[in-house]
Amino acid sequence: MTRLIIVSNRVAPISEGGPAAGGLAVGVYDALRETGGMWFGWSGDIVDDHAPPPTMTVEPHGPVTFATIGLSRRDYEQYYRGFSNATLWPTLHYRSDLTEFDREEYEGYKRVNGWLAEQLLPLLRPDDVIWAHDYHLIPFAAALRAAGVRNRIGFFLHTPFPAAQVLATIPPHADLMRALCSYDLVGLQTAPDLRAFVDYIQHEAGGTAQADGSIAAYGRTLRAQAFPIGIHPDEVAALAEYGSDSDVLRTLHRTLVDTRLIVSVDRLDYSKGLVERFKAFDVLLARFPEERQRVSFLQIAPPTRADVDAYQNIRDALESEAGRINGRYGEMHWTPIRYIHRQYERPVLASVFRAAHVGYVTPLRDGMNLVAKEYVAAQDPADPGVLVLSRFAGAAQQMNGALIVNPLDVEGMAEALAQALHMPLAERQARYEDMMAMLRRDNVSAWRDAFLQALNPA
Ligand code: ADQ
Repeated sequence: MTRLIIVSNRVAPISEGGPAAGGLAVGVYDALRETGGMWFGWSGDIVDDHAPPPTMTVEPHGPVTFATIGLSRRDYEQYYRGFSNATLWPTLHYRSDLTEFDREEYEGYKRVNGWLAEQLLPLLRPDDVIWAHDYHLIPFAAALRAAGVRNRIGFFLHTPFPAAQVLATIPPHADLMRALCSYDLVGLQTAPDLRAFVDYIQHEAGGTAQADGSIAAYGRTLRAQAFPIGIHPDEVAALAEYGSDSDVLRTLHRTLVDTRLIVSVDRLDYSKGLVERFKAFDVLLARFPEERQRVSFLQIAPPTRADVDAYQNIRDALESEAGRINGRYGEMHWTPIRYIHRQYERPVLASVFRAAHVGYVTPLRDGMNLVAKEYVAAQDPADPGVLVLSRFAGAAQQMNGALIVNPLDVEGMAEALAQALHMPLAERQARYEDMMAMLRRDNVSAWRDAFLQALNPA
């Protein structure tokens, strides 16, 4: 029997009800608990540079064995905070203006990938199938191959794959892409991401691509294909119903008498379009004064990567925008924007989605965006809410029942919010049913099975 080995930068801390915030952790955990296997990666611990080197912890939890290891301070700074989050993340999200590049950090990124591969080696069996996740691990397969590993190794990119000219702004882009092509299978979220990948291969790397997904580049052959990540929609629906019977939700409902709720949930990240979204809510209140005091916007945004400057800047910008809007329109009994930094348990979050008349998901760029899918799955079929969705989220490729917006068009977003708040029941139901059928078909198990089938055909 082949065993599945998942490798990701961070192995999610497992609490009851699944891992904490973060789309990769949620998706991967849902995929792995059904097949069983091993999940290998960083524990989240940072070890002092002068302390003895970190050692691995291997712990079974039901069907999943967690193999985790700490990082030294220098490795964390160069590989994680530096090249992964200050170079790759902004570039992959088309934010070359925020991209920093430091050659030593890139060397550290490659060094840590090599070191992680070395740590995994003694745990590997010859027929294991290895599935690495996300941009932190682009050189991981090349490092395993250099150590003589012959197993099938696949890679899934959770973020967008940018246009070739954008990727080329990273000085070592060719080195990175050569390393990426050491994988046997490269999975991307959507057809536009796949097109961008193929365009790079053909026009920057001098490689070739066939219609069936086979790629020849850098002296190797591999496959590339789009696999849109999904969720377990019926489980989210059950969580939403269960969570609705909680004190948090009862209290929330008490604050919403005669008020309709618009909800947004994101990691606090500049790719998520929060400032533009706040501005569009301002335009809604300015242009449709009859909505004042009848609508409340709840933004839940747990901070991440606080040690990267761009994240502190977005946090400051949002605090001032929320304060400005609340100061301008608020009344003693009504706060237009409720802006919260907390993490919530999955049932609470799902029941908040269910309580909301509008799911407001407007990233400037997003690989997929699971919140859009969770929002729809959590709705009450008898009285579903409406999803307002950015065309630049991967989810927009699949979710035809959403009101699709351009997140830079604040007037257009305000109009979509007004339309969503007043949409008749029959139209809401038709849109909901259309999206639920897709969510059930293209669920997270289908995503995993399609990827593994392409990586290791039976
Ligand atoms: P993320 O950028 O983290 O994921 P997303 O797909 O929306 O974005 O996933 C966030 C997940 O964290 C959701 O499951 C959500 O419910 C949860 N979450 C968010 N805020 C929370 C809070 N306050 N409390 C508890 N849970 C919270 C990356 C890519 C995405 C891609 C996913 C999966 O950036 O584009 O969809 O991986 O591939």
